[in-house]
Amino acid sequence: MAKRWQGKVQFLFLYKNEAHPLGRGSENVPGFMEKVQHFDKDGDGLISRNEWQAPMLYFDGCDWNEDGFVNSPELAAMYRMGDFKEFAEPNTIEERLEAARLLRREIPGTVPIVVDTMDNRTAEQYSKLPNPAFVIGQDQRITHSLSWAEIGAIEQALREVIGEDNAPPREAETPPNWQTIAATRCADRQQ
Ligand SMILES: [Ca+2]
Ligand SMILES: [Ca+2]
Repeated sequence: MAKRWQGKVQFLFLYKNEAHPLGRGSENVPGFMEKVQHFDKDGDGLISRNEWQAPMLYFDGCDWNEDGFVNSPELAAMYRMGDFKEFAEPNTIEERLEAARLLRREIPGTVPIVVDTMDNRTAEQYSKLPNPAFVIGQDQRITHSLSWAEIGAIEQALREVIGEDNAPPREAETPPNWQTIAATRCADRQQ
């Protein structure tokens, strides 16, 4: 997304406290997600509300882009919550800086990562939510305040600010692929 919008928008990640230190609250997620991929009864690669066989509260938690389906990137993201089991909350600014460097190594890219002070002073002035996103106009004022940094909502907000005529082409939808996700998980376990 950042590549498509290059030259039109400047993206910035603000790294604050960890959302899931030591995998808190995520112990059962990977096991649950193993079951979830078998919910796709019609085999179209998407899990609809009708196909969901668990409390709907969990469906809403998985359907990050709120399109009414759980797709493979959403499932993959949920799987990864279990990866934080070994990751403790940084206690000092040095530890937090090192965690941000680790983030950059694991998720390479060119979007700058800025690190908040240990009291999360900057983040808290914008929002107390765990993963919000903000679009700031050229006049330095916030145009869109999003409660969750979801890619579709950010894309839509940017299009509203910049105008459809100036916006880059939309990204082609990649078809979901459960087999790739399953293979990735197997490779992770074997490492
Ligand atoms: Ca389906
Ligand atoms: Ca979805």
